[in-house]
Amino acid sequence: MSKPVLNVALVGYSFMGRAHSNAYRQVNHYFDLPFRVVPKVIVGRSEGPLKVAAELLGWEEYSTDMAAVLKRDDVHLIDVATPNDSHAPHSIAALKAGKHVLCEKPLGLNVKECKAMVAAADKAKTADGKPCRVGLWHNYRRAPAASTAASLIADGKLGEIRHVRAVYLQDWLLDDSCPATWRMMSKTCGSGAHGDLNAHLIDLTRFMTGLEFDSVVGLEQTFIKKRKNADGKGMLDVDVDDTLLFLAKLTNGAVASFEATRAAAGRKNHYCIEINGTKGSIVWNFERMNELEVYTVEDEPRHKGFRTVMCMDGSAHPYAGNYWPDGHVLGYEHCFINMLADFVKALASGDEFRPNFADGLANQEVLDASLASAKSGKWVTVARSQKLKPAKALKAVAGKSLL
Ligand code: SOE
Repeated sequence: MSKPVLNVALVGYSFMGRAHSNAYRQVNHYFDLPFRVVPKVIVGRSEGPLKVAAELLGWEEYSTDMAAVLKRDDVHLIDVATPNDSHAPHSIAALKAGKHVLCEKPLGLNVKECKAMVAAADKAKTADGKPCRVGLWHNYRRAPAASTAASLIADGKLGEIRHVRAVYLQDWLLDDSCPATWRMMSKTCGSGAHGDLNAHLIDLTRFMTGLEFDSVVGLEQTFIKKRKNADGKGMLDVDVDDTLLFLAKLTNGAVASFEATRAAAGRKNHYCIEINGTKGSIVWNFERMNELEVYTVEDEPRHKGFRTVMCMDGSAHPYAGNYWPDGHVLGYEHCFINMLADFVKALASGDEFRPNFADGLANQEVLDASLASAKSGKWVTVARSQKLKPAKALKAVAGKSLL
Protein backbone atom coordinates (compact mmCIF):
# COMPACT_ATOMS: atom_id res chain seq x y z
CA MET A 1 0.00 0.00 0.00
CA SER A 2 1.48 3.39 -0.97
CA LYS A 3 2.42 5.68 1.92
CA PRO A 4 0.82 9.12 2.48
CA VAL A 5 3.08 11.91 1.31
CA LEU A 6 4.59 14.64 3.42
CA ASN A 7 5.19 17.52 1.02
CA VAL A 8 7.86 19.96 2.19
CA ALA A 9 8.54 23.58 1.30
CA LEU A 10 12.01 24.89 2.09
CA VAL A 11 12.80 28.58 2.43
CA GLY A 12 16.51 29.38 2.15
CA TYR A 13 19.07 27.45 0.12
CA SER A 14 22.59 28.22 1.22
CA PHE A 15 24.59 25.94 3.55
CA MET A 16 21.72 24.79 5.76
CA GLY A 17 19.29 24.67 2.85
CA ARG A 18 21.67 22.31 1.07
CA ALA A 19 22.09 20.12 4.19
CA HIS A 20 18.31 19.96 4.72
CA SER A 21 17.63 19.25 1.03
CA ASN A 22 19.96 16.26 1.22
CA ALA A 23 18.03 14.98 4.26
CA TYR A 24 14.68 15.27 2.43
CA ARG A 25 16.09 13.38 -0.56
CA GLN A 26 17.72 10.63 1.51
CA VAL A 27 15.51 9.97 4.52
CA ASN A 28 13.14 7.46 2.92
CA HIS A 29 16.10 5.51 1.55
CA TYR A 30 17.41 4.68 5.03
CA PHE A 31 14.43 4.81 7.41
CA ASP A 32 11.12 2.96 7.22
CA LEU A 33 8.83 5.95 7.76
CA PRO A 34 5.04 6.38 7.86
CA PHE A 35 5.27 9.10 5.18
CA ARG A 36 6.95 9.41 1.82
CA VAL A 37 8.83 12.70 2.29
CA VAL A 38 8.70 14.84 -0.85
CA PRO A 39 10.95 17.89 -1.42
CA LYS A 40 8.10 19.74 -3.13
CA VAL A 41 8.93 23.45 -3.45
CA ILE A 42 11.92 25.61 -2.67
CA VAL A 43 11.21 29.25 -1.89
CA GLY A 44 13.47 32.23 -2.35
CA ARG A 45 13.68 35.77 -3.64
CA SER A 46 15.46 35.59 -6.99
CA GLU A 47 14.06 33.35 -9.68
CA GLY A 48 17.34 32.68 -11.50
CA PRO A 49 19.40 31.23 -8.64
CA LEU A 50 16.25 29.59 -7.26
CA LYS A 51 15.71 27.63 -10.49
CA VAL A 52 19.30 26.39 -10.34
CA ALA A 53 18.93 25.47 -6.66
CA ALA A 54 15.69 23.57 -7.32
CA GLU A 55 17.37 21.45 -10.00
CA LEU A 56 20.60 20.97 -8.05
CA LEU A 57 18.99 20.21 -4.69
CA GLY A 58 16.14 18.04 -6.01
CA TRP A 59 13.03 20.18 -5.51
CA GLU A 60 10.03 19.58 -7.78
CA GLU A 61 9.10 23.27 -7.97
CA TYR A 62 10.38 26.68 -6.99
CA SER A 63 8.53 29.83 -5.99
CA THR A 64 9.28 33.42 -5.03
CA ASP A 65 5.83 33.78 -3.42
CA MET A 66 5.90 32.46 0.16
CA ALA A 67 2.33 33.61 0.87
CA ALA A 68 1.07 31.57 -2.07
CA VAL A 69 3.03 28.51 -0.90
CA LEU A 70 1.52 28.83 2.58
CA LYS A 71 -1.97 28.82 1.05
CA ARG A 72 -1.40 25.49 -0.71
CA ASP A 73 -3.12 22.52 0.89
CA ASP A 74 -0.58 20.19 -0.75
CA VAL A 75 2.25 21.65 1.35
CA HIS A 76 2.39 20.15 4.85
CA LEU A 77 5.77 21.10 6.34
CA ILE A 78 7.70 24.38 6.11
CA ASP A 79 11.45 24.31 6.67
CA VAL A 80 12.96 27.66 7.65
CA ALA A 81 16.64 27.73 6.68
CA THR A 82 17.09 31.49 6.28
CA PRO A 83 19.05 34.04 8.35
CA ASN A 84 18.08 34.36 12.02
CA ASP A 85 15.95 37.53 11.70
CA SER A 86 13.47 35.69 9.45
CA HIS A 87 13.02 32.61 11.66
CA ALA A 88 10.18 34.14 13.68
CA PRO A 89 8.23 35.77 10.81
CA HIS A 90 8.45 32.70 8.55
CA SER A 91 7.71 30.18 11.34
CA ILE A 92 4.76 32.13 12.79
CA ALA A 93 3.24 32.70 9.33
CA ALA A 94 3.60 28.99 8.54
CA LEU A 95 2.01 27.98 11.87
CA LYS A 96 -0.89 30.39 11.30
CA ALA A 97 -1.33 28.72 7.89
CA GLY A 98 -1.63 25.35 9.66
CA LYS A 99 1.75 23.97 8.59
CA HIS A 100 4.24 21.91 10.59
CA VAL A 101 7.56 23.77 10.96
CA LEU A 102 11.21 22.82 11.18
CA CYS A 103 13.36 25.88 11.93
CA GLU A 104 17.13 26.35 11.91
CA LYS A 105 18.93 27.36 15.08
CA PRO A 106 19.09 29.65 16.91
CA LEU A 107 15.30 29.77 17.12
CA GLY A 108 15.05 33.56 17.10
CA LEU A 109 16.95 36.81 17.60
CA ASN A 110 16.05 37.05 21.29
CA VAL A 111 13.81 35.69 24.07
CA LYS A 112 10.90 37.93 23.05
CA GLU A 113 10.78 36.45 19.54
CA CYS A 114 11.19 32.91 20.87
CA LYS A 115 8.28 33.35 23.27
CA ALA A 116 6.09 34.48 20.37
CA MET A 117 7.16 31.41 18.37
CA VAL A 118 6.37 29.05 21.27
CA ALA A 119 2.97 30.70 21.71
CA ALA A 120 2.22 30.36 17.99
CA ALA A 121 3.29 26.71 18.02
CA ASP A 122 1.20 25.92 21.11
CA LYS A 123 -2.04 27.02 19.45
CA ALA A 124 -1.46 26.18 15.79
CA LYS A 125 -3.68 23.54 14.19
CA THR A 126 -3.46 21.88 10.79
CA ALA A 127 -6.32 22.07 8.27
CA ASP A 128 -7.74 18.85 9.74
CA GLY A 129 -7.62 20.21 13.28
CA LYS A 130 -4.53 18.38 14.54
CA PRO A 131 -1.76 20.20 16.47
CA CYS A 132 0.98 21.57 14.23
CA ARG A 133 4.32 19.98 15.11
CA VAL A 134 7.58 21.93 15.37
CA GLY A 135 11.27 21.09 15.53
CA LEU A 136 14.58 22.92 15.80
CA TRP A 137 17.55 21.87 13.68
CA HIS A 138 20.05 21.18 16.47
CA ASN A 139 21.45 18.40 14.30
CA TYR A 140 24.34 17.31 16.53
CA ARG A 141 22.01 15.54 19.00
CA ARG A 142 21.43 12.94 16.27
CA ALA A 143 25.04 11.85 15.84
CA PRO A 144 25.03 8.24 17.13
CA ALA A 145 27.88 8.99 19.56
CA ALA A 146 26.14 12.10 20.95
CA SER A 147 22.89 10.19 21.51
CA THR A 148 24.87 7.35 23.09
CA ALA A 149 26.49 9.80 25.53
CA ALA A 150 23.02 11.09 26.47
CA SER A 151 21.74 7.57 27.13
CA LEU A 152 24.81 6.64 29.23
CA ILE A 153 24.25 9.72 31.40
CA ALA A 154 20.47 9.12 31.60
CA ASP A 155 21.21 5.55 32.76
CA GLY A 156 23.45 6.88 35.54
CA LYS A 157 26.71 5.51 34.12
CA LEU A 158 28.48 8.81 34.88
CA GLY A 159 26.80 9.29 38.25
CA GLU A 160 26.01 12.84 39.35
CA ILE A 161 27.22 15.42 36.82
CA ARG A 162 29.85 17.78 38.22
CA HIS A 163 31.49 19.47 35.20
CA VAL A 164 30.69 20.35 31.58
CA ARG A 165 33.30 21.99 29.37
CA ALA A 166 32.58 22.61 25.72
CA VAL A 167 34.15 24.52 22.85
CA TYR A 168 33.02 25.34 19.35
CA LEU A 169 35.95 26.89 17.47
CA GLN A 170 36.10 28.16 13.90
CA ASP A 171 38.51 30.54 12.17
CA TRP A 172 36.68 32.03 9.19
CA LEU A 173 36.74 35.50 10.79
CA LEU A 174 40.41 35.32 11.85
CA ASP A 175 41.34 38.27 9.64
CA ASP A 176 39.58 41.05 7.79
CA SER A 177 39.47 39.21 4.45
CA CYS A 178 35.87 38.05 4.96
CA PRO A 179 33.45 40.82 3.91
CA ALA A 180 30.44 41.78 6.01
CA THR A 181 27.51 39.34 5.95
CA TRP A 182 24.21 39.00 7.84
CA ARG A 183 26.15 37.08 10.53
CA MET A 184 27.91 40.29 11.64
CA MET A 185 24.89 42.54 12.25
CA SER A 186 22.83 42.15 15.41
CA LYS A 187 19.64 43.18 13.57
CA THR A 188 19.95 40.11 11.31
CA CYS A 189 21.74 37.53 13.50
CA GLY A 190 21.07 38.53 17.12
CA SER A 191 24.62 37.71 18.18
CA GLY A 192 27.76 36.45 16.42
CA ALA A 193 29.64 33.27 17.31
CA HIS A 194 27.58 33.20 20.49
CA GLY A 195 24.15 32.55 19.00
CA ASP A 196 25.62 30.57 16.15
CA LEU A 197 27.93 28.23 18.07
CA ASN A 198 27.28 28.51 21.82
CA ALA A 199 23.66 27.70 20.91
CA HIS A 200 24.84 24.22 19.89
CA LEU A 201 26.88 23.81 23.09
CA ILE A 202 23.91 24.85 25.24
CA ASP A 203 21.59 22.47 23.38
CA LEU A 204 23.92 19.50 23.64
CA THR A 205 24.54 20.19 27.35
CA ARG A 206 20.78 20.25 28.03
CA PHE A 207 20.29 17.11 25.89
CA MET A 208 23.17 15.05 27.29
CA THR A 209 22.82 15.99 30.97
CA GLY A 210 19.08 16.72 31.25
CA LEU A 211 20.10 19.76 33.32
CA GLU A 212 19.13 23.41 32.89
CA PHE A 213 21.21 26.57 33.37
CA ASP A 214 20.88 28.49 36.63
CA SER A 215 23.26 31.47 36.26
CA VAL A 216 26.00 32.62 33.90
CA VAL A 217 28.88 35.08 33.54
CA GLY A 218 30.19 36.00 30.11
CA LEU A 219 33.11 37.62 28.29
CA GLU A 220 32.85 38.74 24.68
CA GLN A 221 35.26 40.17 22.15
CA THR A 222 34.99 41.56 18.63
CA PHE A 223 38.55 41.47 17.35
CA ILE A 224 37.79 43.03 13.98
CA LYS A 225 35.33 45.84 14.50
CA LYS A 226 34.92 46.98 10.89
CA ARG A 227 34.50 44.85 7.76
CA LYS A 228 34.22 45.90 4.14
CA ASN A 229 30.74 45.64 2.71
CA ALA A 230 30.20 42.79 0.21
CA ASP A 231 29.50 45.35 -2.55
CA GLY A 232 32.92 46.89 -1.91
CA LYS A 233 31.32 50.19 -0.96
CA GLY A 234 32.27 51.39 2.52
CA MET A 235 32.72 49.53 5.78
CA LEU A 236 30.31 47.91 8.25
CA ASP A 237 30.62 48.53 11.97
CA VAL A 238 30.42 44.96 13.30
CA ASP A 239 28.12 45.04 16.33
CA VAL A 240 28.25 41.37 17.36
CA ASP A 241 30.91 39.14 18.94
CA ASP A 242 33.62 37.22 17.10
CA THR A 243 34.06 35.31 20.35
CA LEU A 244 32.04 34.77 23.50
CA LEU A 245 33.12 32.68 26.47
CA PHE A 246 30.88 32.04 29.45
CA LEU A 247 30.80 30.11 32.72
CA ALA A 248 27.62 28.60 34.07
CA LYS A 249 26.18 27.01 37.19
CA LEU A 250 23.75 24.24 36.22
CA THR A 251 20.61 23.39 38.16
CA ASN A 252 22.21 20.48 40.07
CA GLY A 253 25.18 22.60 41.19
CA ALA A 254 27.46 21.42 38.40
CA VAL A 255 29.84 23.98 36.92
CA ALA A 256 30.36 24.54 33.20
CA SER A 257 32.48 26.49 30.73
CA PHE A 258 31.70 27.31 27.12
CA GLU A 259 33.78 28.87 24.34
CA ALA A 260 32.53 29.95 20.92
CA THR A 261 34.80 31.73 18.49
CA ARG A 262 35.29 32.41 14.79
CA ALA A 263 38.91 33.51 15.34
CA ALA A 264 40.80 30.36 16.46
CA ALA A 265 43.45 29.92 13.77
CA GLY A 266 43.36 26.41 12.30
CA ARG A 267 40.05 25.43 13.88
CA LYS A 268 37.56 24.91 11.02
CA ASN A 269 34.60 23.37 12.86
CA HIS A 270 36.10 22.11 16.12
CA TYR A 271 33.22 21.15 18.37
CA CYS A 272 34.13 19.22 21.52
CA ILE A 273 32.31 18.55 24.78
CA GLU A 274 33.54 16.81 27.95
CA ILE A 275 31.22 15.85 30.79
CA ASN A 276 32.57 14.67 34.16
CA GLY A 277 30.44 12.87 36.71
CA THR A 278 31.05 11.15 40.02
CA LYS A 279 31.28 7.74 38.32
CA GLY A 280 32.89 8.62 35.03
CA SER A 281 33.37 10.96 32.07
CA ILE A 282 32.66 11.22 28.36
CA VAL A 283 34.37 13.26 25.66
CA TRP A 284 32.77 13.80 22.25
CA ASN A 285 34.86 15.51 19.56
CA PHE A 286 32.83 16.22 16.42
CA GLU A 287 35.95 15.93 14.25
CA ARG A 288 35.86 12.24 15.24
CA MET A 289 32.08 12.24 15.33
CA ASN A 290 31.56 8.44 15.37
CA GLU A 291 33.80 7.93 18.41
CA LEU A 292 32.97 8.50 22.07
CA GLU A 293 35.69 8.62 24.72
CA VAL A 294 34.36 6.94 27.88
CA TYR A 295 35.93 6.61 31.35
CA THR A 296 34.25 4.81 34.23
CA VAL A 297 35.64 4.67 37.76
CA GLU A 298 34.41 1.07 38.09
CA ASP A 299 36.94 -0.33 35.61
CA GLU A 300 39.62 -2.38 37.34
CA PRO A 301 42.98 -0.59 37.65
CA ARG A 302 44.66 -2.89 35.10
CA HIS A 303 42.68 -1.39 32.24
CA LYS A 304 41.22 1.76 33.80
CA GLY A 305 41.41 4.72 31.44
CA PHE A 306 39.53 6.50 28.69
CA ARG A 307 38.41 4.03 26.05
CA THR A 308 37.38 4.91 22.51
CA VAL A 309 33.98 3.50 21.62
CA MET A 310 33.16 3.39 17.90
CA CYS A 311 29.45 4.18 17.96
CA MET A 312 28.48 2.43 14.78
CA ASP A 313 27.01 -0.82 16.13
CA GLY A 314 23.37 -0.88 15.05
CA SER A 315 22.43 -3.04 18.05
CA ALA A 316 23.85 -0.54 20.53
CA HIS A 317 23.99 2.93 18.97
CA PRO A 318 21.00 4.90 17.62
CA TYR A 319 20.77 5.33 13.82
CA ALA A 320 23.97 3.38 13.08
CA GLY A 321 22.15 0.29 11.90
CA ASN A 322 20.02 2.21 9.41
CA TYR A 323 23.01 2.77 7.16
CA TRP A 324 25.95 0.41 7.10
CA PRO A 325 27.41 -2.60 8.95
CA ASP A 326 29.26 -1.90 12.20
CA GLY A 327 32.28 0.39 11.86
CA HIS A 328 31.39 2.02 8.53
CA VAL A 329 31.26 5.63 9.61
CA LEU A 330 28.67 8.39 9.19
CA GLY A 331 29.16 12.08 8.41
CA TYR A 332 27.82 15.57 9.18
CA GLU A 333 24.94 15.14 6.73
CA HIS A 334 23.64 12.02 8.52
CA CYS A 335 22.84 14.07 11.64
CA PHE A 336 20.26 15.96 9.58
CA ILE A 337 18.81 12.80 8.01
CA ASN A 338 18.55 11.16 11.45
CA MET A 339 16.81 14.18 12.96
CA LEU A 340 14.35 14.37 10.06
CA ALA A 341 13.56 10.66 10.46
CA ASP A 342 12.74 11.18 14.15
CA PHE A 343 10.59 14.21 13.32
CA VAL A 344 8.59 12.34 10.67
CA LYS A 345 8.05 9.39 13.05
CA ALA A 346 6.88 11.78 15.80
CA LEU A 347 4.55 13.51 13.33
CA ALA A 348 2.79 10.21 12.69
CA SER A 349 2.85 8.80 16.22
CA GLY A 350 2.05 12.02 18.08
CA ASP A 351 5.04 11.32 20.34
CA GLU A 352 7.07 14.25 21.62
CA PHE A 353 9.82 15.56 19.33
CA ARG A 354 12.88 17.30 20.80
CA PRO A 355 14.36 19.77 20.36
CA ASN A 356 11.18 21.75 19.79
CA PHE A 357 10.45 25.48 20.07
CA ALA A 358 10.31 25.28 23.89
CA ASP A 359 13.91 23.99 23.77
CA GLY A 360 14.73 26.91 21.49
CA LEU A 361 13.29 29.34 24.04
CA ALA A 362 15.20 27.68 26.91
CA ASN A 363 18.35 27.94 24.80
CA GLN A 364 17.73 31.60 24.02
CA GLU A 365 17.21 32.39 27.71
CA VAL A 366 20.77 31.16 28.31
CA LEU A 367 22.10 33.00 25.24
CA ASP A 368 20.48 36.28 26.26
CA ALA A 369 21.57 35.98 29.91
CA SER A 370 25.20 35.25 28.98
CA LEU A 371 25.23 38.08 26.43
CA ALA A 372 23.81 40.48 29.04
CA SER A 373 26.48 39.31 31.47
CA ALA A 374 29.22 39.86 28.88
CA LYS A 375 27.98 43.46 28.58
CA SER A 376 27.69 44.06 32.35
CA GLY A 377 30.56 41.90 33.57
CA LYS A 378 28.29 40.59 36.33
CA TRP A 379 26.75 37.17 36.98
CA VAL A 380 23.23 36.93 35.56
CA THR A 381 20.52 34.52 36.67
CA VAL A 382 18.91 32.76 33.68
CA ALA A 383 15.24 33.84 33.54
CA ARG A 384 13.82 30.38 32.90
CA SER A 385 10.18 30.80 31.89
CA GLN A 386 9.29 27.10 31.40
CA LYS A 387 9.45 23.83 33.30
CA LEU A 388 10.74 21.39 30.70
CA LYS A 389 11.24 17.68 31.27
CA PRO A 390 14.60 16.40 30.01
CA ALA A 391 14.39 14.93 26.51
CA LYS A 392 14.27 11.12 26.52
CA ALA A 393 17.73 9.82 25.68
CA LEU A 394 17.54 8.08 22.30
CA LYS A 395 18.10 4.35 22.68
CA ALA A 396 19.32 2.30 19.77
CA VAL A 397 16.28 1.18 17.84
CA ALA A 398 17.62 -2.13 16.57
CA GLY A 399 18.86 -0.40 13.47
CA LYS A 400 18.12 -2.22 10.28
CA SER A 401 18.93 -1.26 6.74
CA LEU A 402 15.91 -1.38 4.46
CA LEU A 403 17.38 -3.98 2.10
C1 SOE B 1 28.37 28.45 10.73
O1 SOE B 1 29.06 28.72 11.84
C2 SOE B 1 27.72 27.08 10.82
O2 SOE B 1 27.13 26.86 9.58
C3 SOE B 1 26.62 27.04 11.88
O3 SOE B 1 25.62 28.01 11.61
C4 SOE B 1 26.01 25.64 11.91
O4 SOE B 1 24.97 25.56 12.88
C5 SOE B 1 27.12 24.66 12.24
O5 SOE B 1 26.59 23.33 12.28
C6 SOE B 1 28.23 24.74 11.20
O6 SOE B 1 28.72 26.12 11.11
